[in-house]
Amino acid sequence: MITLNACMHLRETVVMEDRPVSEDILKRLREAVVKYDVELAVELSKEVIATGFDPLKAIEQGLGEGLRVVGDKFEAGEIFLPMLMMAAQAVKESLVILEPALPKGTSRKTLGKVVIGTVEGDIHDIGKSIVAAMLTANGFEVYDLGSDTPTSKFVDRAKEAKADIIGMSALLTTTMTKMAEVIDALKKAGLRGDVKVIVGGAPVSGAWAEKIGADAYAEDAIASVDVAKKLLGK
Ligand code: B1M
Repeated sequence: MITLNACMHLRETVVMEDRPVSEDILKRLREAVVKYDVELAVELSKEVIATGFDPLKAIEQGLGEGLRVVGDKFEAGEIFLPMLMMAAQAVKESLVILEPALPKGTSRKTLGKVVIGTVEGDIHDIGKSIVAAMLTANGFEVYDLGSDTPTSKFVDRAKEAKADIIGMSALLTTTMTKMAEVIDALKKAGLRGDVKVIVGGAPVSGAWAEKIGADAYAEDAIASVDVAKKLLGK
């Protein structure tokens, strides 16, 4: 009897014989984002699922890379904000399809509670949402506060949820300082001893994490799972 899994394998192999599916699909995903083609990005994301291709790779090396190209063009003044927004929309709609297929951890027990959000003044939420999805998929209980999160909301939610970790994301150099503000507010609320702080986002670094007194910096969504586990001794 051929199982569904076997069928998927068979299909992937056949497709791979026709053309190198991995490189091809990543390239096509990148191009769809670079051309702000929402419909094509969604179609290709469905293809990723149908061929059993790694969804995380599709997100990071396909969609994410495309966004980086778009960001560089924006910075160079080659494209304008509406195009940047369309490219982001292509990624967001694709994530709806790809995120549920992210690999799940084996543990059914909650590894810890994480309150996560993008800091105040910053509306970038794509990277933060991928980190939240990876943490959830790997056994953490995640409270996602969204983007443009006021400092007081991080503190209040951490208190209510008895969070083990606060995760903060920032994509703008001008909003990174809000991370330090949240850490100060946690200290003032007497919570700093109970909660670990992880920071991340394109302009953030290990040196920045150290400077503001965070417990850790995570470079990407996969690293955030390892870092969170390590901080909680799991
Ligand atoms: Co904006 N934007 N944007 N933007 N945008 C950047 C960040 C920019 C670098 C573009 C550029 O000029 N090259 C630039 C910032 C410059 C700077 O500060 N140095 C910029 C700017 C200037 C702006 C506006 C000010 C533009 C304007 O209005 N004139 C404006 C800001 C508004 C605001 O926030 N107040 C703005 C708006 C937007 C859009 C709305 C159009 C859209 C966001 C849509 C959305 O998120 N819902 C957008 C986008 C899409 C980008 C770029 C192109 C892509 C960001 C992204 O989603 N990357 C970006 C250029 C770039 O990054 N190269 C840019 C993909 C994502 C998967 O990666 O977010 O890095 P990333 O997340 C990674 C890691 O960083 C890490 O893991 C993720 C997955 O691997 N990570 C964490 C992230 N958070 C983490 C948390 C962790 C751990 C790891 O622990 C808690």
